[in-house]
Amino acid sequence: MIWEPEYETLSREELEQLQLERLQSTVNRVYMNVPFYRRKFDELGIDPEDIKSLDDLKRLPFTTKEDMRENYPYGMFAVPLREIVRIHASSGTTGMPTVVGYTKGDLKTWSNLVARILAAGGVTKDDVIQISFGYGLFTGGFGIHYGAERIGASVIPISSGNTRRQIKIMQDFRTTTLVCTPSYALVIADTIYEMGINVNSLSLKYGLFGAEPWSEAMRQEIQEKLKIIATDNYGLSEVMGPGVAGECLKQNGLHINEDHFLVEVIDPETLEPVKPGDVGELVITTLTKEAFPVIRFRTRDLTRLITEPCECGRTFVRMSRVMGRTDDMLIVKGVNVFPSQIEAVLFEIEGTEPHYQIVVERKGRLDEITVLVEVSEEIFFDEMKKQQELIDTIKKRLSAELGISVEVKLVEKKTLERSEGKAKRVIDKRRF
Ligand code: DLL
Repeated sequence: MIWEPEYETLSREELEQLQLERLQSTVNRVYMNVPFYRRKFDELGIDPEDIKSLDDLKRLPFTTKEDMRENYPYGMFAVPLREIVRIHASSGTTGMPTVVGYTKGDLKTWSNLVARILAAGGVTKDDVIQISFGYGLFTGGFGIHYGAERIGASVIPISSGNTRRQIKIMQDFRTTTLVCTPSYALVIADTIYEMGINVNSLSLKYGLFGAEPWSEAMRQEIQEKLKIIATDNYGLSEVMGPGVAGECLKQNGLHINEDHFLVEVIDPETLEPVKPGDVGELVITTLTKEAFPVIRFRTRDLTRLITEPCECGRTFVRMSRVMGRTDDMLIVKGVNVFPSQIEAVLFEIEGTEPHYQIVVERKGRLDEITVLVEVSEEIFFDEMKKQQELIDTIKKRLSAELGISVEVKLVEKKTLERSEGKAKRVIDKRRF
């Protein structure tokens, strides 16, 4: 079902007209109300009146996470605090968190946009939706929550963690839709099997997963284990939270809510747009945010845009699944390595479990990368020769994919830390 067909199926021409009007009003608003933007525009000699076409977007300055940190906590807000009714913050794994605010109007927009994503992933008012994202400063729990209520689904705000209880509730409350990170979905799936529960006895139909990168192979695994249709959805706190983009049941890229977000894909080095359809860094300008508008926010997320029409009827452009973050990219022995490449290889090799960790160390003057891979019990306790064969296969396949040699260590099932939220895949022990 299309939640807002009047917007989601707009013709390109109508959409661009709407985007331009909204862009002009956003640019005016930030210039008037956010000293940070006024200073930046003045430095570049930009007058809000100069924005006469969507093409003029590229004259505007980029905004980065560092800019937001420097304006901690409320410096980037475009309305006084008394207009703010909700505050969230990003995880802040690398220093100061970024703080984002929402007006009443923003919350209304947000729930509508999340409703679009949920509807695209199959959810209707007849569904029982278990929200296993953390509730709190993280935007995942509350963000999905209000969108699901907006649709009229029956919402179970269970939050993340306590996996066995999640499963008990799933059985008893007849959950039809699971919402969490893909890595937590796998933990839940494995626990269902460990508890000896027949997955066919559950009522699950759909899973909407996001908040971290995952591969197509991981989707297949989740779908098979949970007997559901799994879709990907994308968002980030600096821009809103979940609700920025999501897949429809065609499972072929994530429709971006383009009437609210203007996107560009740039080369992170030159900052110039990439060729249409090429991979680059996603840059987002919000078009309707009141409390926390952002101009050309550099997401650090790598993706490409898909402009071919989608069979579902939505006309919004799609983004491919996020391939990784520019700041997750490891440079090992001078070669660029993305965790997603390693994940894709592991998923293809028989005997490995979908749990892995990448450790990077500097030995002497050389970087060394070790991939810890969980393997099934049979293999872990199998003869040395068989284990060595598996290690050799993984090494060979990884080296071919990455173009550098890697070390591989097999570890027993359940050795690597399980995540109830975003999985930590890389441990970089190098000191720069
Ligand atoms: O993760 C918002 C969200 C919540 C999205 C629930 C979807 C579902 P942050 O904590 O600010 O916000 O983290 C944002 O997570 O820049 C990406 O690097 C990554 N990310 C989010 N969704 C996806 C996805 C939320 N579907 C950062 N695939 C983003 C890959 C994703 N990465």
